[in-house]
Amino acid sequence: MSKIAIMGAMPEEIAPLLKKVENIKKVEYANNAYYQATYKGKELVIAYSKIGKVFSSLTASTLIEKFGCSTLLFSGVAGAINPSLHIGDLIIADKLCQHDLDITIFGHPHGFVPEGAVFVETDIRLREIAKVVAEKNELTLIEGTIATGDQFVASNERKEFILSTFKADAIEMEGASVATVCDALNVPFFVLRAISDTANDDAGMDFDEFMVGSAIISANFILEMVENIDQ
Ligand code: 4EZ
Repeated sequence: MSKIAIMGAMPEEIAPLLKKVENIKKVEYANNAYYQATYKGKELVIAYSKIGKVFSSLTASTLIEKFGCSTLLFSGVAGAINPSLHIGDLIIADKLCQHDLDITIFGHPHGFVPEGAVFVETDIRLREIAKVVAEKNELTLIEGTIATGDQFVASNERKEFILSTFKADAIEMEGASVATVCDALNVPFFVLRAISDTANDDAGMDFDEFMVGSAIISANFILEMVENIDQ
């Protein structure tokens, strides 16, 4: 049976998963803990990568190449850009980009490097499963663009740049790098985030107050999706 990877960036993003799964076996590799586990008959490997694009790329690659995962789900929190997203709301990415990737001085668009692409799309079947879970639980699920960068965004000016440049709905620090790894290795992937803040001047305080609650909302949703994924 193939394994499903579930990753987050911070311990708080995977703790709610580890509370609910069974037969946990912890394995350490490359300065990172990986938790092999089962949930309702499905085989999982769960890990938090640490924050940012570099650590998340390493963890995604390891989940695929070392642990043999053939589907990857990301669960966590994000800052909202789309004003219709409020704290605790869920967003799934249909595509992701790197808002801090910039070789525009050479005439390239923001987020682009030669032989890459500005946007990487997520797996459509996994998105469909998410929509079924949302409907069943009468939850609103926004589907949109997630912009990733190695910055915790807490300014209206940076938000406005990311909105006008990429039409992004939410921002975080790992999604697009994980997407790039999975796309290159042909592994279907999916990104779900619950809003912890609105990336404005108050983002730091809001994040501290709401991240644990929003991380739980995202993790519970992901586990319900796992039940509906054919392995
Ligand atoms: C990164 N994650 C935040 C990590 C913050 C503090 C010790 C999500 C996130 C985010 N990323 C929530 N709100 C954000 C924001 N406003 N900008 C960037 O994935 C670590």
